[in-house]
Amino acid sequence: MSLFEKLKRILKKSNDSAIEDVEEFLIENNFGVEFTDRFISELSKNRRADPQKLLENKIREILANNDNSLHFSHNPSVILFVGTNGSGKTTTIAKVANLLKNQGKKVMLVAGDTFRAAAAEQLSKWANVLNIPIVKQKMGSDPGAVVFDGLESAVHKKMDVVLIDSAGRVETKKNLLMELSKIERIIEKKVGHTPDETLLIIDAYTGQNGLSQIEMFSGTVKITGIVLTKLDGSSSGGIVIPIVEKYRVPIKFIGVGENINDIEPFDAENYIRMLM
Ligand SMILES: Nc1nc2c(ncn2[C@@H]2O[C@H](COP(=O)(O)OP(=O)(O)O)[C@@H](O)[C@H]2O)c(=O)[nH]1
Ligand SMILES: [Mg+2]
Repeated sequence: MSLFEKLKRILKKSNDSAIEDVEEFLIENNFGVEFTDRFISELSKNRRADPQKLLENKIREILANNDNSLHFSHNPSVILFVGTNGSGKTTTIAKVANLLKNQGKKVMLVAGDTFRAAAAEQLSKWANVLNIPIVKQKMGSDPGAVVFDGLESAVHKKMDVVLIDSAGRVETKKNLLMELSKIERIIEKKVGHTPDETLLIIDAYTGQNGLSQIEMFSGTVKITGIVLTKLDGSSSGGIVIPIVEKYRVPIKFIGVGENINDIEPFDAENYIRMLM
């Protein structure tokens, strides 16, 4: 049953407890307290309005200014991918690399997750499939050094865009954040500018935890956009609302599966359709 179907079912009860149930429902589905409060107060004032239309319009208002395009203007441009383990960083890099390659861009991958043995292999596999260059080193090497080498090679080979993978877990959260801040500094030193985009990858299933991830990462690196993955599953996707409304970070893409083409630019109307 879709989100709106559930909502309609609750609203059919048409008594005062229905309003409370809607409130609980939106909170449970991660729409956030601010949004829920506003929606509920409008709904209470306007009992004859079509609740679905009302909800759709509230969502539309919030997403109106979401800028889903990637901005890059350097030679090479750099996109850094950050996020917790398993959120979908490596898979998303492959998907974005494919999109950019299909736009005629020369794309290079850099295996900046040197913490897990499988990480560089996984990225190499994608580089092979896409037939694009990759720079990597053996597990345990300094990610800063891999990034340095990668950018050197990218400049030499006149690449258009460099996509940098990073670890989602090192020994401690503090080390992870220090590592990312070092990677950011190395990028700036090597190519003369901070990353054109730093994308935080969030698994839609993590719910409220996704918001803590925004807070944690943006305390250290400048997050310019979010990719929300695994929206092909049963996640309600309500988390989109607080991400855009409260944290004011644009959602660039959504991940809708494990394959290379399972990515879509985030679009408000498609999102509303998905909820329905
Ligand atoms: N269903 C689904 N699975 C995904 C999506 N994105 C990534 N995955 C899967 O999630 C798992 C972790 O992805 P991975 O890219 O290795 O995450 P990383 O640890 O952040 O690099 C893999 O099994 C991916 O195939 C998505 O949009 N939908
Ligand atoms: Mg990975």
